Amino acid sequence: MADYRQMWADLNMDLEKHDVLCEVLPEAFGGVFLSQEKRPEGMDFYDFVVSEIHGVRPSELIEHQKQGGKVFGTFCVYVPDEVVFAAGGIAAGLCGGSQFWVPGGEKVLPINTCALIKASVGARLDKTCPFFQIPDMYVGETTCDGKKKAWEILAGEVPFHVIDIPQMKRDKDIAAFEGEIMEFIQIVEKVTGNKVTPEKLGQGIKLINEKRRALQRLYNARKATPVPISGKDALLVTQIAFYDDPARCAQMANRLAEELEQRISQQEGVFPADAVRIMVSGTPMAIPNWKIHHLVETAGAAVVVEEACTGTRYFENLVDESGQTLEEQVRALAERYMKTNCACFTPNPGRIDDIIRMAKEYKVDGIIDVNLQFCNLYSTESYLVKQALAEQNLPSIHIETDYSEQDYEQLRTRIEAFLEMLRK
Ligand code: BJ8
Repeated sequence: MADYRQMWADLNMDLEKHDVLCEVLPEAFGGVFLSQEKRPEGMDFYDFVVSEIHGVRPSELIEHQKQGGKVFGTFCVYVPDEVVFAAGGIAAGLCGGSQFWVPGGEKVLPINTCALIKASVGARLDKTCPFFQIPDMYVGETTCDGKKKAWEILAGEVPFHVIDIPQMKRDKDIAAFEGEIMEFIQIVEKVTGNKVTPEKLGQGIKLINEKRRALQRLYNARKATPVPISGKDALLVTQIAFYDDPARCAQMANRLAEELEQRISQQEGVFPADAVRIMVSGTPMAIPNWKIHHLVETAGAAVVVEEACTGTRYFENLVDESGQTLEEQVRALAERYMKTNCACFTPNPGRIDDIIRMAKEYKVDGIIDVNLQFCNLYSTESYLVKQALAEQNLPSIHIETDYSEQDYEQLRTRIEAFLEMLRK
């Protein structure tokens, strides 16, 4: 990695503690990713991004700030990035996916809080992640109780705006979300000093839709047999998409998808054609959380799709681009975002329909429903998911885990037993 120490010092980071993270990450990444065989060449960009993970994108964000631009740190796929880019700002996803940050979060949060929240709070309070140091504003949402209360702690650190996400999907809820987006526009205009005009918002909508189309194309390639890319690599692409420049993200994902399409035409895969195909569903897997994918794929099966926010929930459904006025565009945004099926909604049959539909589209043999320990939403919903999958004769297992390595061997045994059952 190039030398970014001065930049990190300027960001008021705890350099000593951060060094510990910088030491372990390359080895962890090498063992999990670079050891894979037949990787697509297009993964070279993503390997580079990881090798410079706390350097290259943070320095771009800082450069943007030096030019007078603003950076918004976000935590959820319900935050409409389109608005931020329309105002000349940059939105960057912030979710923490490493156990390294968890103890820092546990200093201030109840132990029975999910690892994603603990890691996000810990990364900021411990000052060990440049992405958490850079933003001019954090944008949170009211999806789960753990997040809602964590925002109050983080608001003591960074200016904070909370978007109220409805808990149901009736017409009046979608209308309420429209109101939230309108308010968000005003906040973003105030922070950036730039007006969000219909023309600018139209451009923002197109920009983010292009990113979604590229990721959709990439995931489409994963429907092929043999599968042309590992689940780990595809997950990495989605994880990086959260904070990369959206235009570059689309360009790189399209480049990779093109290579995969060529592989498909030559029947080339990273796993044998008869490899067991797995869907991972459930809570998001923020970078560098690759635990379940690594366990599945080192056992010889392929993860072919993620029904998660670090998966299909991030990019399915486009925003209608035909709106001419701000009101029409905001309506289109609200309608698109309210199609996303997070377990924070009640009832939430759309998520179960998605899982069943995708199980067919991606020809999966079994589903691993993964829940971050202490996430009540997904954990409770897993009961209905399991029931619906059994009715469809789709084999599944439910896993509760966190970011630590403690349950690794136990999970390996369970996953291998599940795969063995699918192979019979
Ligand atoms: S849209 S999944 S990104 S809220 S795992 S913090 S829900 S206790 S992350 Fe999420 Fe938005 Fe929903 Fe997606 Fe709470 Fe559960 Fe933790 Fe979670």
